[in-house]
Amino acid sequence: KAQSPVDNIRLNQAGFYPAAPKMAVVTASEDDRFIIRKADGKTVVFSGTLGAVQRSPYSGKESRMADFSALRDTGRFVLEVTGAGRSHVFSIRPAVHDALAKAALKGFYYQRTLIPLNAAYAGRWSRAAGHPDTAVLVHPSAAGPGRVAGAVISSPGGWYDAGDYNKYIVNCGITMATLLSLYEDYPAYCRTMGTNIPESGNTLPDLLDEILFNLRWMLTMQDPADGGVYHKLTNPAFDGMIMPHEAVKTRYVVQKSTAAALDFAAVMAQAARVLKAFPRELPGLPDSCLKAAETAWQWAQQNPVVYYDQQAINNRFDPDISTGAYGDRNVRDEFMWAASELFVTTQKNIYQPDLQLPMQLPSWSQVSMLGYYSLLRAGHPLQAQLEKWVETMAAGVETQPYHTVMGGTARDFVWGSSAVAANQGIALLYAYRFTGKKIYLRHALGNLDYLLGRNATGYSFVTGIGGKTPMHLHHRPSIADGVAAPVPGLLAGGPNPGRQDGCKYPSTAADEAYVDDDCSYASNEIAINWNAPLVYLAAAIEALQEE
Ligand code: 9MR
Repeated sequence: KAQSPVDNIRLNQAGFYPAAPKMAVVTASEDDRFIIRKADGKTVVFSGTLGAVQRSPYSGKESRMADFSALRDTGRFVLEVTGAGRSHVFSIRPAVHDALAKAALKGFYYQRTLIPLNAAYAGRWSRAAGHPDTAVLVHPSAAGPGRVAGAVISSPGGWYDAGDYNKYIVNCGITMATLLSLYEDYPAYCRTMGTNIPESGNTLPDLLDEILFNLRWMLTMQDPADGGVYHKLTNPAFDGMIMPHEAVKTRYVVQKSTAAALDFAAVMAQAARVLKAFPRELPGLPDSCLKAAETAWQWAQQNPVVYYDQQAINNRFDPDISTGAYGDRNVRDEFMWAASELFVTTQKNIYQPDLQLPMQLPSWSQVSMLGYYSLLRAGHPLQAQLEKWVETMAAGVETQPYHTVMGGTARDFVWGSSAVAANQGIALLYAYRFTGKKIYLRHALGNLDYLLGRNATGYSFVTGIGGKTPMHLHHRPSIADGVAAPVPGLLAGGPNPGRQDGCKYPSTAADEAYVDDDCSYASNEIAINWNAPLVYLAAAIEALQEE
């Protein structure tokens, strides 16, 4: 299918701050000039010359940059190039990403298990409650001294992980850390983030109420008999494309794992420190979190190599489990992260973290950087190491056709590549904060531009934000609810040349291997560990605009 002219101009479809850089990538043109008009009239407010032709290292396609950073007028505009067409309508104004930050946080509310999503909060996407999880079976792989196989436990609450309806402790690790860190790093802005959720009337910031909804579930995943933490709470197999309340199959807690214990310990240690600021609203909770963290840590000390291996579980036990594995066979970074959080919270020397680990982009399975972020925040002198790492990440950004740190190497385009872009943005923001160098803030904003449309697909990957956004997410409620528009504020996985779902993609090039089809769980699913860094990036960038 021929691309519509609007696809030839790729830019942040939400818009730009008046004083910030503004760029669009033009992929076809008969002209060297571009103009910018007011969206609601003919007035031309800016004209400029396109940059030199550049070539995508992945698809070989040519493009040219339109830089209109000098335009500082506020309003709604379009960019036009002869032979290419006109862009999506975009805004230039202060606080241009405030709506995005709030929508992305609200995305977590839409992922809630247990409660009905009432129209007062959920609008068109209101739905019945799903998955009470008050009678969950202990899978034989999870049996222990305190709980026999088949025992019934209650483990309610928390968010659905992604487009599926299961709850996974490991993936809650990085997700919760990212949201808790946002609050630790930018508390004043976070207090302004109202998301219209059932708890909005209480005295806690909505961000913390949302975090608590999942934190309280996580606490139920610890076996009080030994401090170990179940790896996940799941159906044996993925559900069909049905609404949450229709998905009523038996659920299990499955095997304790070292990674789950350590990710849990890290989250609980960080939560203990954050929630201490609210003794009136949350009496006792920080102490419970810290105790949970320390007992999970002790379990991991005694069980340091219990990896989650679904095949091995299925060889020994019934029923077979075929849902997400989040298996990780290297937990050195999980030890380092949990130690870091426990160390920062308690100051106890027994938790001295291993600072030999290299700095690496965080993901659900690579969490040492989460420890480094907390150590940096607590004043540990790691700035030089951080800057060196971020410099490597940003090398060559000017020669990259889209001028984004994202896409600097083919390795960026993994399953959930949108989260790579967002997590690079967060790293750049820490570098900005600890060096004061504005170039890092600009690069972070460049990665947000990538997510909202300045990329080789021409999509804004956030539902409901921009002129061309995913309409056919691999997300069960969005598919089954009968509402044409998908649930808003959710971040699609993004280009993934691995294409593990076997769906038909328009391109196999690394930066283009994305398809807006609900078949595509490898490029068009959503997940809490992808939305969380989007919330962080959008909110932090908003907070920093005010400085
Ligand atoms: O995000 C996960 C990705 O890194 C893995 O390669 C992939 C396959 O194991 O699984 C992804 O996580 C999925 C999880 O297993 C189940 N819920 C949906 C998640 C997002 O696709």
